[in-house]
Amino acid sequence: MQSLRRVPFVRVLGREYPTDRMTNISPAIVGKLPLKLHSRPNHPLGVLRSFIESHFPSYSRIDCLDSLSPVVTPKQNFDLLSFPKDHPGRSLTDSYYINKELMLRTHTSAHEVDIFSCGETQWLLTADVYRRDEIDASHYPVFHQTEGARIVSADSHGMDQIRHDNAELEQHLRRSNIIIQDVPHLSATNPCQPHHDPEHTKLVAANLKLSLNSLILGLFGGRLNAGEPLRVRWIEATFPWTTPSFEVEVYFRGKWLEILGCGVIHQSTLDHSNVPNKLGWAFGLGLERIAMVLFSIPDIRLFWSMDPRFRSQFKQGEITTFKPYSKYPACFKDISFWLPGDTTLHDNDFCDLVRDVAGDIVENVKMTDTYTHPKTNRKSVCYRINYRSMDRSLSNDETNVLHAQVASRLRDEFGVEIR
Ligand code: FA5
Ligand code: MG
Repeated sequence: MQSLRRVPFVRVLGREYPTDRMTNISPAIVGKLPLKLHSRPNHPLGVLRSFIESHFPSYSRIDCLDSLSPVVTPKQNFDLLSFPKDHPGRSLTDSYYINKELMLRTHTSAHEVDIFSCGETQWLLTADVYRRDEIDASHYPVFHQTEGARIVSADSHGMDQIRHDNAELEQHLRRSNIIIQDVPHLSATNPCQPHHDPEHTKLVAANLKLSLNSLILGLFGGRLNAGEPLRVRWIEATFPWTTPSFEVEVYFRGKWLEILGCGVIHQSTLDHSNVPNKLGWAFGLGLERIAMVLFSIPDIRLFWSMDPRFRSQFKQGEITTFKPYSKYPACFKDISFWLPGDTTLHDNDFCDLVRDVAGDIVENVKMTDTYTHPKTNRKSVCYRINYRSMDRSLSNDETNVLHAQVASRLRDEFGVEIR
């Protein structure tokens, strides 16, 4: 954010980094980096992570490689995964940059090449990821992903291994109450990679689907009404470093929920990892979305709450239903302002500023109006900020102070004129 761009150095996880014109990381985000919710045993994210890990007992858990800091290079996050140079994910409005050379990872895939390069062939990594985003009950600029991957040798030996595992997984799933809406392993729009044998790719894609269907069954299967089948839907997708690629949705409590992306890893990514003779798959799964559904957690900010009424409800090894406690009253405040002539203010810039001032006290932010003056062509916008603490009652005075800070920082950092 602007305020940090103006200081010469920013301190992140105990290290100092020089800032430059790319710096857009905010103090609110810097404060989240040490928290590691996914490593807390009695936190719903920790409970879910352990559940996933116990489903893949023979996979390495990657959690202490030195190179796995959330501070990564754009090369790790994008280039080694073949993201095009003009991919929107690279932009300052979507990602947090410390400076032009370093950023916060936007997904756990940023470490695929590091991990394969260490010789790991089947592994799981759970970590915090960072994306600039709007503010509401299901969006937060920090969330958590579990990445999983498996590679085998791209020869008859590797394929025999896969065939054997597929037969076992198929048998397990055949006995279960699951309805899978599938798509073909390969299609004209989701093709085999040029140098791969289509039969091998199909075996690997089948192994990917079977492994994930079985995980999803483990996570959701026992939590449906008696007799109700689990419904899972596979959809064709695109990711720059996998082909074919898929997304998976689960039908739970009346809604389709997108929970993960996955695919057969590109040859170029395996070449970058010095394992050119392997073939395999990777997936990346969003923990908050799944945890919100499994534990009935209604607001994504609750994961960050220190309130013992939240924290004391969860225990390692148990997926339990969250019992909501009474909500404190909300306080809506509007702010309208004129933008200076040539400036644009991205929604994410506004949300980051509000979050920096008010932290988790902001429940959501909505743009409620825009207006262009017919004579001067000046543009005015109005946002409505909903302030509400999850942990205590806010006084009107306290909210007014926060709101005044939002106004004054908007003036200082974006040159707006408050109406
Ligand atoms: C990825 O991040 C890819 N790295 C996934 C992947 C890994 C593909 C390996 C291929 C191979 P995506 O941006 O769709 O993809 O995010 C993956 C999952 O993270 C989503 O399915 C969703 O469950 C979760 N997710 C994405 N954005 C958010 C968000 N803003 N808030 C909460 N969860 C999110
Ligand atoms: Mg997606």
